[in-house]
Amino acid sequence: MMMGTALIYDEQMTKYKLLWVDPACKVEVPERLIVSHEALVRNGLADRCVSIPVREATDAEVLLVHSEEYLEAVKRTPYMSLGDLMEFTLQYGDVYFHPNIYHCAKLAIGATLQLVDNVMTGRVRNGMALVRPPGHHSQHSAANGFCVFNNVAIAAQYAKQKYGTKRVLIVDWDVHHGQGVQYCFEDDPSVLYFSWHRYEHQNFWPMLKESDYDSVGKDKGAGFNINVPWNKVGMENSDYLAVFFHVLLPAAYEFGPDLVLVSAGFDSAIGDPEGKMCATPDVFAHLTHLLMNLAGGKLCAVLEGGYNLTSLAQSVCQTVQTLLGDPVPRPTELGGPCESALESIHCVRSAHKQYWSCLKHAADRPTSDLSTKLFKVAEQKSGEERNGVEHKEKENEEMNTEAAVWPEPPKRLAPPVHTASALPGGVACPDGCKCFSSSEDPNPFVLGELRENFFKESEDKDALTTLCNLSALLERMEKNEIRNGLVLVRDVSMAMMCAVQHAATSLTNRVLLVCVGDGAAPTHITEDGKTLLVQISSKEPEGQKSKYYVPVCLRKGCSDMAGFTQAVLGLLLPLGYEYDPNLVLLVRMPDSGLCESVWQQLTGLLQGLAQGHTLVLMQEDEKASVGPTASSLLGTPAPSLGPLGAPLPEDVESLERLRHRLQADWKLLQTTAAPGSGGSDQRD
Ligand code: Q9C
Ligand code: ZN
Repeated sequence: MMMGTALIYDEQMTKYKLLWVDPACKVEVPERLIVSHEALVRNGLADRCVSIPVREATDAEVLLVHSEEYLEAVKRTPYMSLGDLMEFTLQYGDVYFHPNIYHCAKLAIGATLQLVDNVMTGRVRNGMALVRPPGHHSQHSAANGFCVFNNVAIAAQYAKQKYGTKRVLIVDWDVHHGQGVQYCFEDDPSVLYFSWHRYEHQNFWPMLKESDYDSVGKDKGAGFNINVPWNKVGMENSDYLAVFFHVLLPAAYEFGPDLVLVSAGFDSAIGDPEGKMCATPDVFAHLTHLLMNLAGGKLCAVLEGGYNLTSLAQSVCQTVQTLLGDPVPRPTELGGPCESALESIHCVRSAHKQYWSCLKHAADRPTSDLSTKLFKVAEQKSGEERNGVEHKEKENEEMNTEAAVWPEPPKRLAPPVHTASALPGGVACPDGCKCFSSSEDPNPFVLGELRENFFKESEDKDALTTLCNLSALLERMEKNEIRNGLVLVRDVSMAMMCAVQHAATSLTNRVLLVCVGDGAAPTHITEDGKTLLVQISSKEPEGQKSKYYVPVCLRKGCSDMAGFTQAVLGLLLPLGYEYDPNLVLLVRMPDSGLCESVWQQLTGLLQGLAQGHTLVLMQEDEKASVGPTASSLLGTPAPSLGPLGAPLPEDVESLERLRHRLQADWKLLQTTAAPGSGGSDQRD
């Protein structure tokens, strides 16, 4: 039932290194792999993974992406003298060769393909391959940027060929643009390539104009290449998450991949000398988690860059621990995205609006921005000409990067009980759940309170017992003895009130209350900020609107998959992340019209909040949903929704309007830079 996480690593891939002096290549060292693996072992993560041996790729596999001439040339490198190797290296950019690198490059592909095989055949659910050399810069006939063969591009072709995979999503969160991957799939609509990268208006390596947001793919592949250029260094967790919420995830869900490959470079993390970004290692837990419910959970992460050994090892651990299903840490340091990030997000969304229904109503780029793009290049240049000034700043940045300090990510302890359920008589407790009953310790005080609040007139013994169970379950969740739970009740509205009141009188200081479907929600409880209520329904909201009451109205309620998914990704998740609750209360109203797979997606995605503390409330008669819901709470990936159609235009529009209205209060909902700011930035 519980499928494992693969870890593919072989020490052999540490057996090559730079043999001469080259400042551009000095950061790519064997220790990168050693420290990453050691950290996985030290944290007990390696042991929990399914260890899979590497193998050498065959020529045919290399040729899935590369030319015969290039392969033959690389084949000769093991026999070259140092002088010959140096000369061979010179024809390529920012890469080095070593007598053993060809062997390692074949192992790196082989490791990646082993991972794909094990995931595609269902032997494991997901996994990570720790490889050297990396791959995403290498091209049809060229090595580049420490890369010899394009591991991930080969993996995508391999999956299509061997398993008939129809749609592959490649998420490249390395801080450099994987131009090799882009070139490979530019005109291929079956591979959606997403990359964010340090760009600085084309002033950062590899300094290509085709790394900008307006390279969207060609011919049939138009729209299937998504570039997010970072035009400033110092991007933080909220910048990364905003791009996921407002660019990548909507497109990825619309695309509906049957396999997700991650070009997992960690030079996008804090402390990295190449990236100079400020996202902390725990952000990779969230990035990973947010991708884990796509493609039925089939996710293969493959190491690319990452040159600060501390930050790299921590980030690798965060990624693997998330793949294993441990509770995701609370998101840290979430302000809003910075102006420069918003400018990039705005540009990408606008460049892609003609290709993706989810972006159809994205704001157009002001025409003045077209000239901003050119102007910025000029600006940067003139900065360099003011001799010395720019240079000094660069030196300072360098020092700051090396001095960067950040707390070690906290331990992620899984509670002894993963999922508890309190179900009415006659409903079997699903496999893997702990059947919860508080009868052992009835708390007379709680009992009295409940009776007072909910049963003044009548005396319904069954209902009272259920509410007692509910309270006891919440208490155990607060103590971190139970991660999440599922309760079936006769009256969801009453149970919801009871749970909210319980939380309000306990240590829990923030509850995210998500109501799905029509039915009265307790809008009055949102005054004090201790509850954020998001209701997705077909009813026009009535009553007050406040920062903490967000009614999302969809024309056909929850029955339109595409519209609902968009509301979850672009609205609910960013709100939830910024609010950072310590409990998520997920309530399914009767007759919500929501289909099971979408519900499972929602349940799965919400596990990224409150360290996985989600309590699900459903109506007693929804017995058929108990199994699927429990399975999602237990960490089983939701089934793929497949490619999504277009949401109703009026829904997309109303969601955009709502996002607009809430932006002043919730920065993570922003997708455009403040008008008139001219892209100025607080991090300059
Ligand atoms: N300081 C990977 O991360 N050198 N490759 C840039 C600017 C090339 C990075 C020089 C960086 C290649 C896989
Ligand atoms: Zn990189």
